[in-house]
Amino acid sequence: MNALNFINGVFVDATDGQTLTNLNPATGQTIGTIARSKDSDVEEAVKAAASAQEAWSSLDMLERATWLDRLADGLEARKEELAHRESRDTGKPLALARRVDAQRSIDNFRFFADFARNQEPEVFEMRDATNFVHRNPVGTVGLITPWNLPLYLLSWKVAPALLMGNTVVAKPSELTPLTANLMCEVASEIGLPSGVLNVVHGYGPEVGQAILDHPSIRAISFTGGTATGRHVAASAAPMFKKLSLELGGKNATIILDDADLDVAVNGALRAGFTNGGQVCLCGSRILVHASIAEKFTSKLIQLVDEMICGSPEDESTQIGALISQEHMEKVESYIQLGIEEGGNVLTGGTREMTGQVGPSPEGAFLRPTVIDGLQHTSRTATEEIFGPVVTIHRFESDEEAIEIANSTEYGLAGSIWSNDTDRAHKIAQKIQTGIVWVNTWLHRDLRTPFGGVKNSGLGREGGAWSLGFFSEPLNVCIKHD
Ligand code: TXE
Repeated sequence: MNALNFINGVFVDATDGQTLTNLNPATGQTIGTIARSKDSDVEEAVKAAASAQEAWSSLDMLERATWLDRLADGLEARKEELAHRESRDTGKPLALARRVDAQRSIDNFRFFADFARNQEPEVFEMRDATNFVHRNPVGTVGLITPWNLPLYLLSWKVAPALLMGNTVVAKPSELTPLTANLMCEVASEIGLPSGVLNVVHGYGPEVGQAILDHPSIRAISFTGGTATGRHVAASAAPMFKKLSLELGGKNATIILDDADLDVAVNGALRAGFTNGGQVCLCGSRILVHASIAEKFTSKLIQLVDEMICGSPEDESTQIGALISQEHMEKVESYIQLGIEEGGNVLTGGTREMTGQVGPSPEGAFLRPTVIDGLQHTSRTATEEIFGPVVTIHRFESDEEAIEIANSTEYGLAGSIWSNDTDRAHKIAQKIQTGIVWVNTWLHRDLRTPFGGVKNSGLGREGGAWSLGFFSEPLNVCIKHD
């Protein structure tokens, strides 16, 4: 299955015909080729977007909302295919791709369509005048997205961007092109006007950079690593492009002494190892009150050891392959670093599939890993690993838990487990982050703000925040006669 570009409503090769190879990380097998786009491809996409802009932005927002519904319906009709493509492209379990990636991609379009229908006019009355706030489109916007939740995160940007009357030039990760193209196939099937949605594939420093540099692309919404985010900001800022950055995280799962142990252990397991820890919101640092640390840790290890690490197609698999051999080696280097920094690997850290002994050289499989005994200031406990690895740290007081939680360069998310929600709420308000869940994790109301502080990013996505980013407010003040 090859991934061509989708420009002006048709699937085309890169102008110079160059391609990349797309691998299935669970088998090491080639899935197909990917268009290796450059500046000239972005130029074509921008031209297509420009030609579609006037007609698209002149539609009423509610008319554009019906296009989002049609996209959702089209994805829903192909949900199983969507899940299979996502699982093959990423190595994640098929069951997870169905339950999370496919469902949320559909939900993203439906949510923003419904959200549009619940918008009130923005009018501000004065004694002698009335102010009308109109939300005009930004124009052509650039969306650059990562490999961990490919269509989930791309649709999270495409939906509000289209709703607000923008045209789109999107670049998915070169590691996971397939479901972006399924979305384009649906766009073509439903007759979405040509040029409204364009997808160009290829390497970040090539086609991604071309999107950053193109003067007609007036906003960049980026999700990815902090290092790349820094580069994206440096490229976009001098051109005064609007910028939204959702970057890395090193989130704390805080277990208070009054937590329900079973609830907390299961919550910490889910937060730590969902998608093999390859979610920016994962709880990769577990802070546990010293008085329950022993009991908590032994329960956690027992559950971790029971996790089924295997082939993605197997419905019982809970941990599939990581995104690539290279990424697996990066994660392994952090486990090694953890040992060098004085950590004690309580379980995991080996390459094996459940039921099959020994490394599976063709697949990027790594068992879920728990490291204890590290300083919370160590590199292993402060740098984003983005794999199935958690570190455990003890604390004696709420204040110490807050201090440890805030001791990294990141500030994206976190969770607190306690039977006293008032106490947890007070602690949550002192955590330097964008989201804190109490007695749950990744429980999402799409109207709420999603995003981080410090090196976790810039701006928020979700509900009104997305509509705000993908529009330019115009205030018209009319004096009463
Ligand atoms: O991210 P990149 P990658 C973290 C995680 C991971 C690290 C790198 O720690 O190990 O980031 O992952 C495009 N100009 N997260 O390699 O490089 C690139 O092609 C323009 C957290 O996926 O940031 C891809 O489409 N674009 C993150 C997108 O940027 C460029 C999820 C993201 O790639 C570019 C994934 C350039 N110069 C990784 N270089 C999260 N917050 O969820 C790359 N790109």
